[in-house]
Amino acid sequence: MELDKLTDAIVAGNMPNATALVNEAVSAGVAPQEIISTYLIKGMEIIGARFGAGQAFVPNLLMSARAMKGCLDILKPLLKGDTSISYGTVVIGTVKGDLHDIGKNLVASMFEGSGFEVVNLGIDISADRFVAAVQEHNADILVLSALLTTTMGYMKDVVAAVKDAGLRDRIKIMVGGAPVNAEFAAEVGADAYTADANEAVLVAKRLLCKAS
Ligand code: B1M
Repeated sequence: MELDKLTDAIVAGNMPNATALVNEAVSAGVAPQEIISTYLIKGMEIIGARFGAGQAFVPNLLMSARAMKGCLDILKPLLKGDTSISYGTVVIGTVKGDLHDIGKNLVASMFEGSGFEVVNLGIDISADRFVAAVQEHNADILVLSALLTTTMGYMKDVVAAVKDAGLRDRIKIMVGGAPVNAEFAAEVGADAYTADANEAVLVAKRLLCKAS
């Protein structure tokens, strides 16, 4: 199979082609994780770079995002692992002002597939909503995602709100998203930064001392 065509379909925002190629790849036995990390994410990187260079525009991003989501809808159930184990409860969301959710949903799916209970709050989430969800679900881990340099700073407000609510000692806070790094995570007072969805699950287990 020429899986590079899948990357091209994501770049072109061609959902019918992209989903057909994903179905073919799955039938041919290509691992879902490989389809995502090698071919789908590459497509989003290419369209993002074109957008950054003024060679693509918001409608192109939206079409690529739609194609990517269609593919992830097919792959998400295949990421499921042993659901008889529960490692803990994760509350996850994209911070206030930020509407990007593809990467955050991928992180959420990996957590679900690895045996965590996941409360996915969605996008544009205020500090108050994060705190309320942590309380309501008695969460073990709070995961914050941001894709914009203009919204990543809000993570500090969320950490402060968790502290103000008296919850900081009983919850681990993890941050991620393209502009975020380990130094920034330390600066905002988070417990950990991870670069991608796989690493997020590994680090979460380590933080809860449940590494297998
Ligand atoms: Co936007 N956008 N966007 N966008 N967009 C970026 C982020 C950008 C880098 C593009 C560019 O200029 N090259 C740029 C940000 C520049 C900056 O801040 N430095 C940008 C911009 C400028 C904007 C707008 C301002 C554009 C405009 O309107 N003028 C606007 C902002 C809207 C808003 O949020 N308020 C905007 C809008 C959009 C769309 C709505 C059109 C669409 C989002 C659709 C959606 O998500 N439903 C969109 C898209 C698609 C992108 C790009 C092209 C792709 C993002 C993506 O889905 N990547 C992006 C360029 C790029 O990233 N190359 C871009 C694939 C995804 C799998 O990766 O989300 O990085 P990612 O997730 C990764 C990791 O980051 C990590 O795991 C995932 C992979 O395993 N991760 C975590 C994510 N969260 C984590 C949390 C963790 C751990 C890991 O916690 C522990």
